[in-house]
Amino acid sequence: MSRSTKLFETYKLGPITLANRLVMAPLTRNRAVPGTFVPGPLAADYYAQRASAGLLITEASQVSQQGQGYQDTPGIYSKEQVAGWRKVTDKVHERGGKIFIQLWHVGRISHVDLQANGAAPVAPSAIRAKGKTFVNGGFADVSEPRALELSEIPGIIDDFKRATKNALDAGFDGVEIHGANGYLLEQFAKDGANKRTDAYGGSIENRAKLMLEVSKAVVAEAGAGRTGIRISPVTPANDVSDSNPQALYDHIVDGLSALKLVYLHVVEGATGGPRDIAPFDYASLRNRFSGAYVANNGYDFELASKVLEANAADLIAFGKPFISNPDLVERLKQGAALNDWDKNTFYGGGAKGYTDYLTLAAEPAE
Ligand code: 8OZ
Repeated sequence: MSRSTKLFETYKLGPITLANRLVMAPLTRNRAVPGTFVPGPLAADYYAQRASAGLLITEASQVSQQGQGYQDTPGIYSKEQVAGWRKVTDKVHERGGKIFIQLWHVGRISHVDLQANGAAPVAPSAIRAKGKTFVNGGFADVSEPRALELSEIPGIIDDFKRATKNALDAGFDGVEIHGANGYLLEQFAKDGANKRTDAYGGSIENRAKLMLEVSKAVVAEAGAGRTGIRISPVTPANDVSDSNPQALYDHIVDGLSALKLVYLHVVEGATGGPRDIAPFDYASLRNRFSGAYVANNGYDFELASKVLEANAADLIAFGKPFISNPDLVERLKQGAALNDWDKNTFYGGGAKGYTDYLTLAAEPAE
């Protein structure tokens, strides 16, 4: 039996047509090749197994060495990395899938051992986050950051621009800017982490500037129809907070809408946690934005179908269910049971918990 909801209808996203409204959310897996940060040998299989999603978004991928904050996350700044990602996009496309890469700069959520010459990670302000990263095989407090000089900001924008060019060279259908979860662009946007007194600090306009300038540069390279962004207005992830997130994000989304980005991907509530952590009017963002609204965080089949039918979103991103169910689309269509995920194999390791989850077709008969 096949369940029929809007979730399984096609969707025209800019120049591409998605087979359904399910998006595989970006998921950090820490399986890149140590030292070169090229996607690991199983990455192409992992993404291709999940190619029946309407759109795949890759794990966050650093735009520069400085932008890395965890052990063995992939990059998209070197030639070898581009060649590694090409294997992934080719295999996904062979299976009829569509794939965007998530472009990432962690800012202060990093460790000196991941930075060139043991340098301090960079941030809007020299305020250390309360939090840990995974480095040298274990968890460690993030390092004390240094505030970026005003003169360094064009270089950050250039890193995103170059990464976008690399992503297109690697065969991606588009890019997603990581503007969420307490990393660099959100650190600039939110006043808990940004105490600057120059053109990038203070007012909402000034704090939103870097996210919008990066977006403009990425759009100039990829085209607006191939540029999305992910935001998380009220998440406490990675120790960020803002005194007035509604006003901040209404302003940011007005700016993104003017740039005609193809989608706005919103983590509603606390990333990976409660959806109702703080009051926030997500409909205000949807109504302001000219492109597609991608809703994320804690969705299941019922909620996803309901929200799409109510036209409160265009696409729904699922995270952890896609880790353990390569054929999530088929399972939801049939109303079949879902595999549970194993948290112990989320970050790092090999095939176990990565490419060995079974599809319905491969499950042994009862
Ligand atoms: C889990 C572990 C490390 C990084 C995010 C890129 O939260 C991440 C991430 C998630 O956006």
